[in-house]
Amino acid sequence: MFLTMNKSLKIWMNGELIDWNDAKIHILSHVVHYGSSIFEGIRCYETTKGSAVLFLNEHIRRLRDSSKIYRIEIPYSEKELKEAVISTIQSNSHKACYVRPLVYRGQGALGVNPHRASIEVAIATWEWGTYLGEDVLETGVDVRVSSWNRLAPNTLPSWAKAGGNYLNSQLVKMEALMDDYAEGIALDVNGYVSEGSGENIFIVRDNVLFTPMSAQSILPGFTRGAVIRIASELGYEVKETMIPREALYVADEVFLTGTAAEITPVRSIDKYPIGNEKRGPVTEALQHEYLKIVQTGKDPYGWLTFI
Ligand code: PPE
Repeated sequence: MFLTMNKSLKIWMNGELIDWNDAKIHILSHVVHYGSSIFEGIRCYETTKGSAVLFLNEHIRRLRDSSKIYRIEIPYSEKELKEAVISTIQSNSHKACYVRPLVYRGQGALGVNPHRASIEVAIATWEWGTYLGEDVLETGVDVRVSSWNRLAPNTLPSWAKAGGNYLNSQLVKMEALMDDYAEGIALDVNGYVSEGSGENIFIVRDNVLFTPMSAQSILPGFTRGAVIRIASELGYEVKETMIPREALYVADEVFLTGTAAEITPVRSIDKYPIGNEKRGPVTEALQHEYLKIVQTGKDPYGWLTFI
């Protein structure tokens, strides 16, 4: 198989560490047909004090929340899942990596009714650099507003990080890439700014930060939470509020946040230049504080789990 990702040695499946090549599922697994999976995306950083997982407790809790929403009974406790994440990282000898815990409905019977399928749990790790292209943490990315809206409330719950939600993300992403944009920003069904295909979004105007509310079809991200906290510590006002599309175009700064994307500046939207078309000072200050924590391991907030 042609692989453009860095293969690691072992994948944790249902309690056992097995070889990467053996981590397979059956074609009649429920998840393949109906998108019935929930997952997380976690980063482990190499800090000067050793390797540490960022927001491990929070990610496992969100996996629990997703499982509750979809009535999936995970056969492992949160403690067991955290230990499994750590042992998967260790067994692959990673210093830094991305971690993908995945819970999915497996074999049993097909048909929409999910309760007849088994519940399977896997944890994979791989080494993942910058998410939206090289050097973008400094230069910023060009994005567009998507013609696709984010999930409407009361259709697919956006607080659950479920596999099926990412069909919408794929439409947003493919449309953006086709026109040479790095990412698409989706509006919610009411036409207000929601989020990127795999990131939350912030705008800065007159030194005030604005980000969509958690009820606006977003995944309430931990990087978003970290930015809100760091910005407050740095003395910036942060408003979680509805953002009209045009506020994007006239913002002083715009940036995207996510585990994979970290804090990525946006330099243009729909070909409108944002600020000076490079990383702005507020974005830089926030990036600096965020990266300082994961690089030095000095963690005033208790976000890191050293392994
Ligand atoms: N919104 C969406 C839709 C999303 O997928 C992510 C994470 C976020 C917001 C930010 O959440 P957080 O990571 O807790 O700050 N996207 C993950 C998956 C990316 C992928 O391509 O897969 C990620 O960043 O790990």
